[in-house]
Amino acid sequence: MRWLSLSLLAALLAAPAAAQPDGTALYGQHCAACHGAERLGGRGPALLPESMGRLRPAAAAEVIAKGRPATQMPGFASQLSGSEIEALAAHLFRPAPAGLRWDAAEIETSRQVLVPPEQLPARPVFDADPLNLFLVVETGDHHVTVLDGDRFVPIRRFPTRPALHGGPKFSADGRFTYLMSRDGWVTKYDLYSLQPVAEVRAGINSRNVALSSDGRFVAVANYLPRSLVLLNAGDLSVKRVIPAVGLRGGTTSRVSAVYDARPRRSFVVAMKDTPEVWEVSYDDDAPPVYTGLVHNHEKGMAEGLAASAGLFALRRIAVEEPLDDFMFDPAYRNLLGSAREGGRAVVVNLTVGRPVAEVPLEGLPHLGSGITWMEGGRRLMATPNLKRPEVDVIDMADWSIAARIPTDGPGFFLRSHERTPYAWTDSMMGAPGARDTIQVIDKRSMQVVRRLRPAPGRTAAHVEFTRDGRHALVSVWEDDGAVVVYDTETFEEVTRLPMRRPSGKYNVFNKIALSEGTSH
Ligand code: DHE
Repeated sequence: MRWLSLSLLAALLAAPAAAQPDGTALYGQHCAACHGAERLGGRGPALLPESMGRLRPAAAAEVIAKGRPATQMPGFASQLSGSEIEALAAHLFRPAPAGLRWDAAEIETSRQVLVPPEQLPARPVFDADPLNLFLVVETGDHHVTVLDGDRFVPIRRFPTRPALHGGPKFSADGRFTYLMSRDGWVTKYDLYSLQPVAEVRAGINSRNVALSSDGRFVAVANYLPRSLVLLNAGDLSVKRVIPAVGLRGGTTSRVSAVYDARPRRSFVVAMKDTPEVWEVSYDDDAPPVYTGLVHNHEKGMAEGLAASAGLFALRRIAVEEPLDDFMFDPAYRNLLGSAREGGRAVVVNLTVGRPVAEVPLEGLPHLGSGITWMEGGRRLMATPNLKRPEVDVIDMADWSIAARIPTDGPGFFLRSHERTPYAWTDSMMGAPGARDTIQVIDKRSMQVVRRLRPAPGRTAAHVEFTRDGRHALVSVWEDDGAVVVYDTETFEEVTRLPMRRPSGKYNVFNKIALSEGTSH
């Protein structure tokens, strides 16, 4: 017995160490068909560190093992060992392939015009009010539902690219909408004929899109590659790719977001890594803007004073530290940007091109979800706070804090409408037990006056009003969730529609009329 054990031990010691599973090979075998050989995405989403968001390797391993419900992602637990799954998850967090290019040529190659304009009908193919439609983005199974905002019945439900993010943007007449996925796909969809008409991949990992108020251009903010892409809004062809190279020392930056500043005829751009705010004009006759130093991409170095004028003239506004998340006053004279670490917001005056004030805001205000309203002759601006259980209200005349309204937990979204004295917010960033409540704030008394629980124990978030402000649509933000419609005077439930994690709802009229109670 003793002899056998010793010989077994000797054999074990002599055997080569068990080979580590090869993540690259496993990826090629099991994932590449859907997610692309280079992890750039295909039928499934891109699997690069930039695309993973807040997902950590352990959570990625769990998805590989169990799959994702309601999507085409199967679980691999029965085919792969634990260490193989771990190796595969680690492979996904390796940097993007060296030398990856996604420039004008690659963007153009991805572009498809699906329906030429001359084949589009002159009128809507349905009898609902085309300006009171809602788009409901269902991220649970990557679909959009087009909803009749008077009768609350779906008119069409169509599949989208995986992981749409940010608000869809609408043409001024409300006919076309532009949807963007985190993998950089921009889809132009015709709401009259209810079909996609053009599509392009403007980036590998993108943040959001903006549509110029004259309807000519779509701007796309990219993390990967680090660029701002300007497309023709008509056929989505590339107009210009602007690499996000910083003013000082040629550092590059991820582009956090881009916004249309309608009265200025420009796009305002937030940079994640460089202390600059960009303004890109879409006015053909924009006067020259001068920049102290500018990076010459061909020479790979900084050069002296440069001027640009006319269409796409680029103005850079230096700030002390990168400002990420923006909110504007209605005239687009000032923007309020939050510093990355939170604790304060900075007011940048776009007319003079420099910071002019600071607002002490504890926690992390979510300015992108901010709204404004008039009260007692003052324009107030309110923002949810991602880290504190409060809604912060700021007097835009002198940037003082007008109120801190206590809520049930940190929130993500805030919404109102000109025709209601109430603003509705969530606590979806709060403790699990506190995420199921929508709190109704009276804009006059600045207090929570009502609490609604659309589905007890389940996350409630994101509200959008109908065109007339009489109804509010609330998401039950779960894979088997719902959109719940409330009467905004009685707070009674009117109806509920089952939906797959309805992340956002967008009313065509409120968006094109730039309602002060919604995002733009
Ligand atoms: Fe968003 C809008 C940034 C995480 C759902 N989000 C936006 C916008 C920006 C932004 C800049 C405005 C774009 C626009 O409409 O043009 N979001 C960020 C982040 O930096 C953050 C915190 C981290 C990230 O992963 O990017 C982030 N966002 C999320 C989520 O985790 C949410 C809750 C779920 C999801 O789908 O990813 C989420 N973001 C949304 C939604 C909007 C949005 C639904 C549109 C709101 C609207 O009503 O307009």
